[in-house]
Amino acid sequence: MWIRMALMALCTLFGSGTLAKTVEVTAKEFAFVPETISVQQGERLTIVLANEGALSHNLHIPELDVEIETIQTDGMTRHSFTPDETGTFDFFCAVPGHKQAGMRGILRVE
Ligand SMILES: [Cu+2]
Repeated sequence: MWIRMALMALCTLFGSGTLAKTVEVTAKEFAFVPETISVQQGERLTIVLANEGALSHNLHIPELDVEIETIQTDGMTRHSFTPDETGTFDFFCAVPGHKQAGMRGILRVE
């Protein structure tokens, strides 16, 4: 848990004062929470991905060339990127079968 707190502190530290947003996304069988993420065009988005499931999970957004690494149970990782085009982009877990089982969501860039 201290890792989680340290990560959140880092996010606060580096995210303040700029156009930036941090969203914590939980992965489990078989869903992401939240399943919809909204961000402004040009806003730096940090996704903190936490695995609260029993299986390994990841998060990919192919249209934006985002591939967040696969993490194990109780693991956490973070990934920052800046969407430079508006639209709605599908994200999903790329572990075979997981997208089909419900691990999918939408990133809305406004
Ligand atoms: Cu998965």
